[in-house]
Amino acid sequence: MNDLLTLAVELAAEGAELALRLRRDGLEVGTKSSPVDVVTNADRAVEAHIRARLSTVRPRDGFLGEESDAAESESGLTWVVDPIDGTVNFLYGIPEWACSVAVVEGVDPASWTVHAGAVVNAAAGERFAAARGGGATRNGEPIRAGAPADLATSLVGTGFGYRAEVRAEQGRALQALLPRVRDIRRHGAASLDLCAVACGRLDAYAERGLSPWDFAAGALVATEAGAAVAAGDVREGRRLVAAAAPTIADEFAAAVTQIGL
Ligand code: LIP
Repeated sequence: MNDLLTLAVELAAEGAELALRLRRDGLEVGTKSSPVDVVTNADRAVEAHIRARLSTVRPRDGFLGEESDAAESESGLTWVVDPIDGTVNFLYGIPEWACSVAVVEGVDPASWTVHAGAVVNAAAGERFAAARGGGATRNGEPIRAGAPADLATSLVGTGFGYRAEVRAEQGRALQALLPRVRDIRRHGAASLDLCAVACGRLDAYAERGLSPWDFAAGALVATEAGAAVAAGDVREGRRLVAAAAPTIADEFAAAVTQIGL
């Protein structure tokens, strides 16, 4: 387990540093599902680097990444990689993006076992990491989720999709949530939002429509930091991922259901 964690941290750190270097050289920018769903040469280069490293050190493992075709596992383990989570932040130079690397057993994000995960924000100099049953760390130091008194005094994170009609629906849900919490933060990278819950910078986070690579590593970090994490609710093909400090987990889950997020 420790070897898998060590490798996940190495790969995420290498990927984040490569992204930073490529950004300094000037980016080539394209789009995917909509004019605002961007992808850069750095996204593709980082994923290719991590994939090449894994083909050498873990040749029988599977691969599931945002920018390349999936590969089935022969070993039972699969590496789930978002080369640059928070791509819009990366493009705009906002230091809230990360390379996210997780290794999982199983194929369904609702029920797979995440054995290790790393989320590295090179621009901010922060490395979040966790091994199943081994706790969670930020730059090697243990982290724990917070203990807010109630939802009304909790800081809650969320995010929005790339399609305008989806964002309109998410905006309506947010309108219902906003009066019930301390405040809302929309940082722009799910992996870091989950790590924020893990270290008490957010009291809760929920977003519908994430891809497995957005949350695989961050969900383990949050879980190992003592947060309540759920990713099993799928509606019209869009999965809800939620994490909350244990003191407000039930209240937050009820509110998320009531607002129809
Ligand atoms: C991002 C997610 C974020 C979401 C953004 C985007 P990407 O992933 O991490 O939570 O709100 O719309 O999907 O596209 O930067 O890898």
